[in-house]
Amino acid sequence: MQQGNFLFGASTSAHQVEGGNSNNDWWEWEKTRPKDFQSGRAADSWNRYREDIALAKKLGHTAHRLSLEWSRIETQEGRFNSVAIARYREILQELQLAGIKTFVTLHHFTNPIWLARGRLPAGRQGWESKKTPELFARYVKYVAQELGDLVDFWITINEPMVYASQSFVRGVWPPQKKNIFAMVRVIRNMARAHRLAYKVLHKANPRIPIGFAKHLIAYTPESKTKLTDRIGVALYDWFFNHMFFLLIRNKQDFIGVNYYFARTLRVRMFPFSISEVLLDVPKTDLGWPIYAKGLMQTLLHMKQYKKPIYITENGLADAADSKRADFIRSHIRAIEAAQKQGCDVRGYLHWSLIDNFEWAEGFVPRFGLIEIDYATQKRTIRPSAYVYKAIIEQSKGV
Ligand code: IFM
Repeated sequence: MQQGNFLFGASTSAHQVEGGNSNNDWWEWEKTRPKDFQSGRAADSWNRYREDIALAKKLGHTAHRLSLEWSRIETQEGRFNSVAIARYREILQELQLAGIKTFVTLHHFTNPIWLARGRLPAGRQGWESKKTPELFARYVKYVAQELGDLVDFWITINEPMVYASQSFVRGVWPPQKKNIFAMVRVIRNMARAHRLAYKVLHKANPRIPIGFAKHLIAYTPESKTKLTDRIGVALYDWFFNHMFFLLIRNKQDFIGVNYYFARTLRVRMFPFSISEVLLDVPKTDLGWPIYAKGLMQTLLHMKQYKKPIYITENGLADAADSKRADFIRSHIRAIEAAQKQGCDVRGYLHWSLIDNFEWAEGFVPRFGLIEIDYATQKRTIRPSAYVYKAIIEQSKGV
């Protein structure tokens, strides 16, 4: 790594690891699904956070990303819960004591029930309502006052384009809509929410850098010489990877990159179709192609925004832990290659520290550096986590 102070660590999100988040829209929706697809106690990190942080420290991590659960903090509209805030203070203090820098996400897919179900102006609910950005900014203001002294980096919203497409176009996440106009409303409102939060957070403490976490896909054409394939790639890349950056009008102090895979596109004109061609490379347990070069490609594309970059997520479902070590090595090499071409990458956070509730896929996919036995909540460090530890030590010259 080029910088001696490059940050290394891992990420989690509240609903995926805390357990017992019964006041949000996901919990409501999960109740309609089979047991394996209900978050329930998850990894019980709400109670076992000390153990998790001690493990992160043992593994040499110098940074950690977690999210705050809005529905725990603002239990009903305008009613803030000091007990939940006190617990988040304890968690952040524990990280600080361990010498671990904190990346704190304010929205990671879940919404308080009052927001998701309530009738906001124009009869719209949740992120479809024009009122939601202001409600979000009010929650952010409260959190900044209560927790700001323990935060090193703010992340306003996790993967807005993923949330908008899964929940409002593909209809596979709550509220399960399939309506392109709803998606447009959600994206617009999330961009405004980010801009408002940026203002609020900067006012509270101008020294804490603020960004959002962008899921980036490395789009590639099936044939580099086919103009139609290349036009398809340019359009997808603009819409999915870049549009949100334009909507937030560069109100960001760093870029948070979540990178998982590449997508190879084939475009046919008569009749018109765009399809995905599966790359002939190893796949994760979820069938996602492992393609480290794509990380370098996306990082180079981010250079145009002229901000420091942190990899806020990168990882794979790999229950056997047979691919994770190579995955980490190759993706870190891709970061080094991007740095050599002038990319200002300053940190890498692996997804995830521990196994977690993988949304609509439930508990089967195993993303953790640390394995969770959900019956006993026992934590077991996977061998790849030690490989990652050695990389961290090497980069520090330990
Ligand atoms: O688990 C998710 C996370 O919540 C958001 N980014 C992708 C991860 C793996 O699917």
